[in-house]
Amino acid sequence: MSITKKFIAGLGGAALLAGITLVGAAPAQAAIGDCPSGSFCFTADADFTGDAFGSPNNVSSVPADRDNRATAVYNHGTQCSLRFYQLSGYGGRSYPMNKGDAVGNLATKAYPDGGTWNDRLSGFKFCV
Ligand SMILES: [Ca+2]
Repeated sequence: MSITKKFIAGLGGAALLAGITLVGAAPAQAAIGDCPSGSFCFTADADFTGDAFGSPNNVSSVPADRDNRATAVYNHGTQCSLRFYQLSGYGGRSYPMNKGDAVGNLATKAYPDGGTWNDRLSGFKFCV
């Protein structure tokens, strides 16, 4: 299984970091680089490190072990902007991202009701 497929499958930081070690690239850059064209990807830690998840499709509810953990996000979609959502089922507040946008640390993005967007992502949808 390729590194890219592992990222899509959301197998997480251990697999991702193992792949990075094999190719000898810098972890932060390799992690964001492993987000396939057409996908939205996020990691649990800043600067695209830690447990990862990504999909080229809308995801109403991310896997339970990735829920409310996203800290770095990347819309590597090729067609559309995207929103990620505070609640599963595309509910609650949403954060818009243009095609190609990346945020290395959501703790730098203010949440409308106070605090930040860090560790709030539960789903995402393209072309909204
Ligand atoms: Ca996090």
